[in-house]
Amino acid sequence: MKMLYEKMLLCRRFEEKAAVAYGTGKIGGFCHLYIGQEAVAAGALCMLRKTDYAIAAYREHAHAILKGIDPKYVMAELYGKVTGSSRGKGGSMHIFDMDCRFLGGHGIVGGQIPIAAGAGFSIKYRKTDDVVVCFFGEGAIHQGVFHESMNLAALWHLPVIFICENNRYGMGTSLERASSIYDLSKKALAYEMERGVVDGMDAVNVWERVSEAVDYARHTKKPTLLEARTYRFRGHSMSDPATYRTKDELNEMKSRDPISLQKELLVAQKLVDEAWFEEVDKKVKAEMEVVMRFAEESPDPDLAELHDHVLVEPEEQSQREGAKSDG
Ligand SMILES: Cc1ncc(C[n+]2csc(CCOP(=O)(O)OP(=O)(O)O)c2C)c(N)n1
Repeated sequence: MKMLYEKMLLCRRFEEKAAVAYGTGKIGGFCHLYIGQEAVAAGALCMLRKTDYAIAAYREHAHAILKGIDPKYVMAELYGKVTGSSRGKGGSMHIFDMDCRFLGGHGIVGGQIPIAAGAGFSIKYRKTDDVVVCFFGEGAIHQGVFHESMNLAALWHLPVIFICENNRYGMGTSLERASSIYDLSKKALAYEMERGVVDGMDAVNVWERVSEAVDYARHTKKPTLLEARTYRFRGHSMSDPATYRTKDELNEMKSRDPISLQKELLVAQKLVDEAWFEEVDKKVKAEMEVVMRFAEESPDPDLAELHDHVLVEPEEQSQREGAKSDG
């Protein structure tokens, strides 16, 4: 429980720093902040093994960090530096790290969902008991690939946990204007798949329900669709003033800030005292100083490598496969 608080705080401070760096022109391109939704990634990723896979959309800084990529490599990627997790070529929307089994960072809405099904197929084919956790927004649920992937995952028994992060808006379009149903987990019924709804502002609730789905996937190889009801406190991207929603709505949701809720829980259960929160605050601040210094001081990629690392080179692929069969 303490760990969930620390992880969420790290992601929040990371993105606050990213927002400032974006405002001063140090980060370019698109940048979508996850502030307000941290309980979903923290609750869903903390029980995974290193060998499990995670994949997400373009609002993925927290997912990448919580799947194990060092925050300094994520920030360097946002800065477009060669030390970034995608060597500065991906930017905010395309964080990737095969060693951490974080499969991206996808800008095409819903594009990651069939890839997650494919990763699930590969796990089954290789006869391991790893799982895939796939995150997407409620906007992606109306894409054809969502339904194609649900069908194959249920039909072929693929160990994938599909997590729909319903933050109520796809850019400026509310769920009510885009969906004929409110309970999105019901989409699983069409495929006779396990399903559930979780409070996406409550990291413990997410952790409990996702843990069940992960165990179920490991033991039966079957998928689950979970809907996490959450909210983003900032606009869709850095250029969105979010005028399509009221201040009252925003304030109401901010009163359920996942980090404050976790703090209240820790205090109510007398698990920590005020000194502990101060300690964590200091620790996260110190880590962020290291992260920002690393991103600022890292070099830009050399123009000569513009065409490198875009596709996996055949030698690199065979080296990976050799390393796997060696051990
Ligand atoms: C296939 C496709 N269609 C449209 C877009 C433009 N677009 C980018 S983000 C977005 C909204 C998606 O909302 P949601 O899936 O709910 O995710 P959220 O931004 O709320 O995290 C749209 C329509 C896109 N990137 N890809």
